[in-house]
Amino acid sequence: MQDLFSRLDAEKPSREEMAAGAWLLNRYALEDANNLLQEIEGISDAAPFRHMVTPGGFSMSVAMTNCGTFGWVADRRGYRYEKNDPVSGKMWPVMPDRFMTLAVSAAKQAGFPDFVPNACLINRYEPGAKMSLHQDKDEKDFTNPIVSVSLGLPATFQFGGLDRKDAVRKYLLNHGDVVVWGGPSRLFYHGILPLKEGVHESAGRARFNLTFRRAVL
Ligand code: MD3
Ligand code: FE
Repeated sequence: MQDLFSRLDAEKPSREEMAAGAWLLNRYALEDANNLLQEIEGISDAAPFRHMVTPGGFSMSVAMTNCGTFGWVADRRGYRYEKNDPVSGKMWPVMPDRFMTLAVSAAKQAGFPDFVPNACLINRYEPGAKMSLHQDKDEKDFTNPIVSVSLGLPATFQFGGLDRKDAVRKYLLNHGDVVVWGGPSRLFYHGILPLKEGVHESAGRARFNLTFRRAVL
């Protein structure tokens, strides 16, 4: 009986403070997940996933696109937010209501009642793709949190501190997990280890990650 209860407990939605201001909302987006994946398909029909090139001249292993008023872009000139997709010259697709509602309600759960994102970066990882340790510093106001939503294959997330050489902890981010990164953790170094081979029943051979940001005031 005890085993049964601890197993049921483990499946319940739960929240964990990973660091000051960083709240992991386990499976928070699970019920929404298939609809979110459908929205990603629609967005990527209008603004296809692409491998952006860093200022150093390397093509990123993660494929990216955006929705919302602003989209994050990388090219030989640097990293920044743009109103238009540089591939098409058109505005980024509108942020779906379902995305906005999820991001706002997750931020509220974590103590950020005023968060209204105006950018959503969509990352697509296929097996082998990774994101090296970095800080997110291209936004205007670091008092706004970032909300991330993981979909599809699980990934190992590395979470360090304010200094690149700070020790990192590892967390597995699963389908439906939402994390709100605010307070001191907003500027902590983080990354994703190379995605392991696998096939997810809803997302196929991929992991998608949505990051909701207040890019510009
Ligand atoms: C911690 N994305 O797009 S999401 C990114 O899974 C990015 O695709 C990863 O890092 C991904 O910039 C990680 C988790 C995440 C997102 C933003 C953060 C963690 C963060 C900002 C500050 C601290
Ligand atoms: Fe990041």
